[in-house]
Amino acid sequence: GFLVNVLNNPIFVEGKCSTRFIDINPELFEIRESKDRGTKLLQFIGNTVVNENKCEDKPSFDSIYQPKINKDIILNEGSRDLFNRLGKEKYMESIKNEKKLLLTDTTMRDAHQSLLATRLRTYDLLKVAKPTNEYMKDLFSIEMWGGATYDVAYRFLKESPWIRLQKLREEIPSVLFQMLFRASNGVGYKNYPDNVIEEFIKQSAEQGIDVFRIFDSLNWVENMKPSISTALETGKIVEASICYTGDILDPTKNKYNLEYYIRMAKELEELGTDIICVKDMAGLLKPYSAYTLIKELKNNVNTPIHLHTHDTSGNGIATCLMASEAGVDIVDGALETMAGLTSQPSLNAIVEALKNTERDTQINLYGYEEIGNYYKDLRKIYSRFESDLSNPSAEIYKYEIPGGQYTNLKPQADSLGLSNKFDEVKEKYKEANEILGDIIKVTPSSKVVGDLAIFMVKNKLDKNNIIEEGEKLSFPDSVLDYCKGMIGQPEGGIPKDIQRVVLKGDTPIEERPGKLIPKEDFESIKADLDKRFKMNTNIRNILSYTLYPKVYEDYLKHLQLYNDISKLDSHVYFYGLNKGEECEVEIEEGKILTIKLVDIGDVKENGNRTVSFELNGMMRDIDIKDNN
Ligand code: 3PY
Ligand code: ZN
Repeated sequence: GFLVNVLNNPIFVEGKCSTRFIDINPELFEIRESKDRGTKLLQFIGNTVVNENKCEDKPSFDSIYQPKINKDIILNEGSRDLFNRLGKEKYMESIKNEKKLLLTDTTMRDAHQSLLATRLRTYDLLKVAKPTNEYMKDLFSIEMWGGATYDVAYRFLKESPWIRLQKLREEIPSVLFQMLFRASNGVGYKNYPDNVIEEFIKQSAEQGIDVFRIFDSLNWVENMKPSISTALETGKIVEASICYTGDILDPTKNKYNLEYYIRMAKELEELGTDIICVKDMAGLLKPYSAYTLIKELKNNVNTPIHLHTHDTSGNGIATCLMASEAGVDIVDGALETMAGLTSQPSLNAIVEALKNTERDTQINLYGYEEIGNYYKDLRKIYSRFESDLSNPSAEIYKYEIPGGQYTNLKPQADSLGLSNKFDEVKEKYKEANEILGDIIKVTPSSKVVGDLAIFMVKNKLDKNNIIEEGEKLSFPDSVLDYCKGMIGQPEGGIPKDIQRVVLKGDTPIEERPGKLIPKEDFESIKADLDKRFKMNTNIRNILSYTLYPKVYEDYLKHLQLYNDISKLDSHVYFYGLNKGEECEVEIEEGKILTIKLVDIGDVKENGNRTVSFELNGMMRDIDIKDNN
């Protein structure tokens, strides 16, 4: 019945079917009336109650603070309004001439990626979008997309990252939107064909990204070129990044020294980047090193500099202030209720620290506090994703583990039965880094090092026996890819002995992988998806499939099974309902379903439980398989 329904769908028939049709009408997967949509929601909630929350009582959550809008303090013009009014050239000029320290807020991307395993749902971001637009006009940008958000949206939240971008863009028109892009690794973990990277950037620009922060996980500039040139062609702001590792003030660490960073900055400037980002993904840039680094970069390049750091050690604010002192143009912070530890340093604290100084940000914190209160309450619903890291950790300087990975590595070790071996895993991480050639560690190269570390713990390997013992072992795929040259070339090359043992006779490449990987055939992917999922695939659907075939297919299957669950409150999405609890779901504008959980039956002989609901006051029994 699908095709008939599509053809009868008024939007389709009128020929107004834009490319956004599928994006914003996921119900295309199930056209029948709301009765069926209701059933599917009951099935989703029933399954969450039985299989996710295991029929236990869910925690109780207080209502979430709603920010007040105080019209008196709202500015007329935000950074995006200014960018649009001045045009890129004049806008960039205005940044160069700015005395104030400019700020980017990362709450919607890196902060929750680092603190809450990237789990914030679009539903919750949209609830705070209007105040965000009003109160954050004095920021340079809001980082709200890219990095792990793309993968996690499909994989764990069962929602489309493109819809997140579209909807937030509608609600937040005044402030520049920034995304993190892993150059040829796109928003994934491996190098993709050039046409995928190019199309992805074009689509992102079209759908609302204004600032592209582009980095390569090995700082291999060659691998950044296609992304940088494509992003420049879109007319948006390009922020090519230097990933920071080591310590420029430590004379014993001389691989990644001041000359190295200056050379790279000059190369990026040469490529025409609008901004240079110093991307300190692991929070390794110490305050005095930051001062020297920024000062020297300022002496050697003309391009504005944007600093990104993490507060893992507790030195984050000091690093930002020293960078400010040395003349950095923009720094990243997160709202204080989402800041600190593996997240960014507190934006509120940076603003306060600079008050009445030359670099006073002129930011009125009232609105930021209002929005911060929202996240403070919201965070409780996501508490199950909090890491157990409760204090700053200066040992990060020793291990060089990026913010997101640091909180991920422990559960990863736990799940492999290495729960009491986390200290050993960290030590092995350091050793694995040396074995692989002392490389930049950030997604995906950090995964290579992490995978090798865990592999070494499991197989009792160390740097003295890995070459000999390794002959008999097959290494993790990520390590294989790295040694083959498939994520690029690290500074100083891949050490030959480990490369030989891992590749076992396979020949490595030294060219840019994108030159060798065949182009993706978008048309045949479209034909395949259209057929198998009875959909009218658009280019963004195709890109998602290309980047994450299995994850994207599972997402489509979830849509077929449960329909669109993006309108559920997050406590219902994650925990379901308690007996007697009721929730409302607005399945489309003005159309509200009321769902009440009445009872959960015992497990029957066939392994199912009957879960009884009231849907708009009518009793409905749903059979749910108990997988426990
Ligand atoms: C990402 O690639 O997701 C990162 O945050 C890297 O720092
Ligand atoms: Zn980061």
